[in-house]
Amino acid sequence: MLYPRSNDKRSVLSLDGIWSFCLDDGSNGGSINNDFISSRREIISVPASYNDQKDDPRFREHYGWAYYERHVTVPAFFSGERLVLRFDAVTHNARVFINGALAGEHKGGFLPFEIELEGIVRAGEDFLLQVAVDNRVSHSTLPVGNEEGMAFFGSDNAGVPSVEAAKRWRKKRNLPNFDFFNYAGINRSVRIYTTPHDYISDITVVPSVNGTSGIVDYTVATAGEGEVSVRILSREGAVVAEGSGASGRLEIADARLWNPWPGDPYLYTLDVTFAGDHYSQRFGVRTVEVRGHQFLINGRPFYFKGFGKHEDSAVHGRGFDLTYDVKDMSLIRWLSANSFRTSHYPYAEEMYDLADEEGVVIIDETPAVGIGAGAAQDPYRTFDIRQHHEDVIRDLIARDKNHPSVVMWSMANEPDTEHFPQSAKDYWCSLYEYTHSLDPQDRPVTFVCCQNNYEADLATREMDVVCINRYYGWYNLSGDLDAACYALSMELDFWQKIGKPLIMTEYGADTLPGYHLTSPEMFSEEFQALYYERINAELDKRDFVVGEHPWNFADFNTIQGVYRADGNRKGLLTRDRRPKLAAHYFRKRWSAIPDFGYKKK
Ligand code: BDP
Repeated sequence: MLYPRSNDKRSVLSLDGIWSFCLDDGSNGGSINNDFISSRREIISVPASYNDQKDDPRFREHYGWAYYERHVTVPAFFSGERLVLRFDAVTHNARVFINGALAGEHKGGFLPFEIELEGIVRAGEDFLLQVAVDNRVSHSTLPVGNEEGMAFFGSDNAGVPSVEAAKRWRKKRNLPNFDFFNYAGINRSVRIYTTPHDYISDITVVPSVNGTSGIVDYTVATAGEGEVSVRILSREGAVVAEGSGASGRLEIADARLWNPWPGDPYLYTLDVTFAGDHYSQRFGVRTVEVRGHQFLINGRPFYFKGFGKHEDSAVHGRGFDLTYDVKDMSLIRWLSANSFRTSHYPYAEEMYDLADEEGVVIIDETPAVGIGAGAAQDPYRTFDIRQHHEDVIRDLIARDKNHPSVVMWSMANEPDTEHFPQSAKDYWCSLYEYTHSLDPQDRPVTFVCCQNNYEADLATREMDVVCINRYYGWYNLSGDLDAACYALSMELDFWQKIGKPLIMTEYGADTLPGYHLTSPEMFSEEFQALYYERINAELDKRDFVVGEHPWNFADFNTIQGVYRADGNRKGLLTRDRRPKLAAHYFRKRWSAIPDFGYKKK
């Protein structure tokens, strides 16, 4: 799917700004009731989550549908063009109404969807745009929500009679099976864009390297009549290769490869024309491969230094915020990091563009977090999730396939792999094959494994890279770093025998900024720094460990509960991006660790 860009043949109209908004009270079920909406209308900013824009607790606690609306005038000079309405992300489910009629629906809160406006809207005219948004999570959504009555993250005191009785008085609410606040709404930008009626619908670029040449296999999907012409432009704008036809192979002599920063993240552009249409697709020439214990980028063994992140900031919630994205890129460099995982959902497309540009490596994750965790029955047989999971993987790859920064797909975070090991293996191995079959660049595929009985788990070992989240010293063996290191070391002995590269995709300790101790105990800045020093020493002893991603880049908001005071505090940085002691520790450590060749064998 192409990102909407304006150029000599295409225009983009932003619909971001102030919209009207109201929360449902459960009576409208996602259908438009104009009397209901007009009697409750409030202002709301788009893009952003609605939850923290208002100070009435109903917004934060809302469960169910909410309604957005605005009037749109389509410029008269769009006349004669194809018009497309594009939502970058509406969380979690959306129904779009134009002049009161349903024009489109979408399931899933983190990927874009489009609605063709042909025959619905005309250039030069005004229309009413209304969007119904549902924030409910369940066993058939990604991320997963629990059904009432099950254990969940903000845990109730199960089994106490008066607590069970009190639950009957409780109003309906989301019970997320994940540890980040269930921010909802029109979280990313909304636009109308134009193309000619004969148009370029998709571009796929598959780079490879032959000696000093870059080989570029391309495919251009089109609608209508016309001839495809392609040129490859250098970053400086020179034509370095050209050709014609809807697919083909081009060669760039003496190609400059895309390498992670502080190497050279060099980008080329595939400039495509078709009939009266034109689109420029950036790409990088780089290769990715798992060989033995190593993760190779451009044939050299890469070491992942970075974190799991979140799209999370005060007031905006999970709303798109380009300024925070730029700041985070700056902090990634400040820390001498080179990578991050889009935990636990696909991020805004602009972030991947920044990563391409800045030379930051991405592990691109679907929103499949919490599949089966805590389930009494086999989740792989009882939850209706497989089809949606496939749809999300397909759409994620369609969106992100051309980014050189994306080097691996993560199908999920922390599914249950321990209690129903054979079912889990069947599910994850078949989804692994499916993911590989869809990616034109055939990048490595994995999912991120929960702290569990790793001997019982049959699925994690089948992935291209073993990715583990481990909290020895925090949730287990709390505060005892000697025992934590011993337990981790035992576990690493196990994985070493599997013969695959391993990334520690999460490890961490909640830390209150400003809480200092001479004797490092849990929650202090000294404990967090010491915890990382000790665990990293274990990782350093193992050549098959090819990456360290502390959890998390920054503190983030989550559901209230006994484990969380003002959110999850495991950030190296505070939520407003100030460094804790551990950030300074990693900055020093990572500036001494090269991107390539850190592990010797
Ligand atoms: C891991 C989850 C992550 C949580 C983290 C934690 O993958 O989403 O935020 O634990 O507890 O299990 O901090």
